[in-house]
Amino acid sequence: TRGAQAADGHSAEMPRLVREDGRYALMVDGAPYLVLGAQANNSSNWPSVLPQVWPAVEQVQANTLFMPIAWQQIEATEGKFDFSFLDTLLAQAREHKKHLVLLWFGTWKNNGPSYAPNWVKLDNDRFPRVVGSKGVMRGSLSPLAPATLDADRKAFVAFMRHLKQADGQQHTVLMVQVENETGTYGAVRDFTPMAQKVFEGKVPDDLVKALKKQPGTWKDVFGKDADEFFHAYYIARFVDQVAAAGKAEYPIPMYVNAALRDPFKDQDPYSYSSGGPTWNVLDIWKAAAPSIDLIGPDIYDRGYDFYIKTLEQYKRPDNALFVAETGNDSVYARYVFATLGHQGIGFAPFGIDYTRYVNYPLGAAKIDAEALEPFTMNFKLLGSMNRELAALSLKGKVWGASEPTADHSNTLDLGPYKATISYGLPQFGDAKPTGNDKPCGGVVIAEMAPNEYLVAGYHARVDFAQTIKAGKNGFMIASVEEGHFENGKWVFERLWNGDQTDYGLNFTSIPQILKVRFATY
Ligand code: N0T
Repeated sequence: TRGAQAADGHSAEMPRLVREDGRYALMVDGAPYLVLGAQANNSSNWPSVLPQVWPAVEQVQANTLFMPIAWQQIEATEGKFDFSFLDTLLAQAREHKKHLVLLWFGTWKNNGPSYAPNWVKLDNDRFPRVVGSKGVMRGSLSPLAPATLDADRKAFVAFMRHLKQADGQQHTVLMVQVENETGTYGAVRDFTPMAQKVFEGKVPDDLVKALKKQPGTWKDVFGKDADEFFHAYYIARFVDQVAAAGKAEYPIPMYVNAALRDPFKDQDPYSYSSGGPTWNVLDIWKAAAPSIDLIGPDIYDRGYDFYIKTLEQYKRPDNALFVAETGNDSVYARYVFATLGHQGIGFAPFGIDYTRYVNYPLGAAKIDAEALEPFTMNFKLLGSMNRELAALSLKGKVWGASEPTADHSNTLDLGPYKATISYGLPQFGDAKPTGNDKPCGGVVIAEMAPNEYLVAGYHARVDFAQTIKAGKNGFMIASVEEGHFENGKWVFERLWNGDQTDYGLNFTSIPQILKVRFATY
């Protein structure tokens, strides 16, 4: 049942993350919700820029805007807070009927404190930086400095206190990201004498217990990984203390995002953001940061295997899958389907505004309405059954596939049925799939009742087979309804039959939702 709706459509009920049998949903207005997000560029967090942000968010049909709230912006002078941008943003989000995810750019913004106020980032004595093993000082601040934790935490607490007062009734804001892509580039950990002393001590008991290890020093317990694991633990502890203090003011879901490590290889920590929540240290982060609700990957690799492997690594019984950032180039768009297939609760392309900044080669070389179209199509389709999909996903009844690049088909195991998804086929006749010109196909399937499935997608053909023999003569598709949802109710439009079903269910560039019923005879 949905909570009471406030006048602006948002609810009096607090957003929260729920877990059932190792699956997750973000509850918004009291019911499961998919975050179909759009993240603005880094420096778009100013009132003067918002007119270039909203048209892109509307264009892409996102339901949630992800926007930085920078420490330098709220506390330029120590102890004096200014939340005028946040207030402007909240008012405009409500006018646009969009939700918000706010990103706390504090001690870490892609490794460094660039978004911290000058009184922080220019005072190395009070807020010491990481020094690498060869004595070179890095941009990154040390997670072991109590003064840094104190200052960041104070600012974050002020932010959450203000948010409670400004949004505690309407809940325009769904989640808060604590820091951004933590970790350190160019050093595996801090080697200052202060940090070295801690490193030579024992691994804290709580971590030893959580990882079921024997007590000892970092080197004893973790061997060659000791440096990175140490850094990860103390960054996670720092972030956890910031988040916990913020939640004491306003207990909204909080998450962290990860700059990734090669999902297949033991990449050298000097070549990525060491200590951030990469796949190899997720257990450490989970143990050290219990106030963080989830860890989301930032996926900026177009490769199919890379993408799918990363989804697998961040979907865990103890971690809700949430693609916190992904590239805004067209080939990334289809991965929303695989994200749903991995029980994802959200997906947010990065760099969605019309400021003319593009992060190519990570994302698209140009951003305009045409470039955004692949995301728009998907968000339109998925947005029209948002609540239905999110609720079925929590029950483990959603599957999804994205177009691969080496093969031109893939399969989904629905239990009693198997769906084969093929890409690049004509709509009539049998042929060998050749893939779409650019990979753009994707399908989502959801089980509404036994033998009854929702099927939707783009640029793909879906064929079904029985996995368990049932019925005297076999099974058939009894009916294919095309329709849509209105206030949670299925509205019938027409039946698909004949050419429209003889060679599978063929999805084009039109948003279509089918309800397929199987029967035996
Ligand atoms: C992201 C974004 C923004 C190919 C990059 C990705 C955002 C941050 N960082 O535009 O800066 O705030 O979270 C780093 C990806 C590095 C991948 C390099 C391998």
